[in-house]
Amino acid sequence: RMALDHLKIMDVAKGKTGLMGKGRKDAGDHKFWATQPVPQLGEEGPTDDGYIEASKPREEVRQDPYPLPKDFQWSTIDLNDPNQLKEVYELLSLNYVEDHDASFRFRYTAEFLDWALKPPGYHKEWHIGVRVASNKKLVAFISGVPITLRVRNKTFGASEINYLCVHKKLRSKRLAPVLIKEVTRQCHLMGIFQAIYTAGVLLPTPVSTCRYFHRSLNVPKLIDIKFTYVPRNQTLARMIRLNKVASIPHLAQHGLREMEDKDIPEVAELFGKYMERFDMVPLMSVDEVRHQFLSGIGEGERVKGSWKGRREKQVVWSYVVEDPQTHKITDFFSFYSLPSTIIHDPKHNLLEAAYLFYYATDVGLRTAGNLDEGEVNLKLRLGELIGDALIIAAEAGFDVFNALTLMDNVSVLQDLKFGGGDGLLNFYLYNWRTSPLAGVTGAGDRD
Ligand code: MYA
Repeated sequence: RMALDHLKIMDVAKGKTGLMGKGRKDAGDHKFWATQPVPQLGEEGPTDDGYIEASKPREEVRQDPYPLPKDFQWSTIDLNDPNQLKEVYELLSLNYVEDHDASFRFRYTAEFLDWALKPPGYHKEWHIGVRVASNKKLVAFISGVPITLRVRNKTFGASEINYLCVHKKLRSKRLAPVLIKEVTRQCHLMGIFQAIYTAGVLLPTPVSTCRYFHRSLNVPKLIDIKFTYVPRNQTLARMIRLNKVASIPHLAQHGLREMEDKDIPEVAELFGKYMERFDMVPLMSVDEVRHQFLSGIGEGERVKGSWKGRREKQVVWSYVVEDPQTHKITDFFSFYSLPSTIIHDPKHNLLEAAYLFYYATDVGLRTAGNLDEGEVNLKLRLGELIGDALIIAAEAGFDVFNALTLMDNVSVLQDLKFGGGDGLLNFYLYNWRTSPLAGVTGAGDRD
């Protein structure tokens, strides 16, 4: 079981990557990855968890940047400078991850990047750009943010690597390995020797693989843009009817409201307890919890206690259930906004997608694996919570709601009318050995 919600690291728009087709290489064919401290494809699983390569003292870490091809130069990106943030946004919005037939491309907003790349304790040295020396144009990027990870029973500091991007005109020139080595060096300089990252592509060697599921909210638009289609034995009208969600969240009368700053200590505790169920999880301090759920909520006040509406530039939506009698926070859930550019469409240019983020509940909290009473109650409660997330997202104008087969998602996806996509997301650990974690990749497969 795994709970590291990929965070903002969803790499497969619409989920089509051709993972097992083109692009798949045989073990031994990875000239770069074969040199790195990662388990190699086909290697036997470890008997014990731990590092692959020992940590080094700072003075033994390479002190100067890796050489770049001539005409290019390194550039530490200052994301607090709106112009530099915009440069990263523009690089990614034209060159970042696309689905297999180039119909959709992730369009992380500047606000999203600002939120994802500046958690408490971030290092600006881990926001690494490559510029053309002559005109200073930003043409490549890679980033890391600090994270505390627990994998099974071991906890360690790591970096979460994301937003690796090379301009389309500079592809296949082996720039990516240089970026990866440079971010690794910058992590080593800060005393960090482990990392986590996700990718749609298959590399040596996933610790887990999850499948994307999609819940249609705006059926006519999703059909227009060919995100989904009307099956032969269906009609558009019936599809619209089937996917209609209620207009008011079920828990609205039972203490559901937007998360507020005063909730953070209780949310942090609930989150920590809930995550004990899983084998790979981020551990978050109270400040990190505040950052993940309450920064990036955009501008402008909303009516207090209301679940409706959308702030300007809102990235993350976070809700709690406060028990009306005891005033304790019993549950929370969150999702974030990650639009994609619709590449060739005469009518629509943006797919508004919401992605399920973290949640927790104290209902049926237990680690037992069987569907015993606690698990049944838990499943019912998660159905209510995630069901309400769908209603809120629909009301806020999202076209589709996406979720991965991690945490306890699989137990509710089918009942909530999510459909399995063809996209997979591989999770990787750098310089850490552990046997594979049960990802749930089969459509409709139960864990
Ligand atoms: S995943 C998102 C990646 N970004 C995109 O898909 C955006 C669109 N694509 C591009 O911008 C380029 O195609 C990229 C590759 C930049 C992806 N992760 O320069 P090349 C290997 C790792 O000639 P290009 C994310 O952001 C490839 O197997 N390696 O290729 C997480 C080959 O090596 P080998 C990848 O196409 C990133 C080599 O690169 C990936 O011009 C985590 C070819 O280089 C990939 N997604 O550029 C990074 N794609 O020959 C690892 C290709 O061995 C972090 N490659 O097969 C590791 C931990 C570091 C920190 C450690 C701290 C201690």
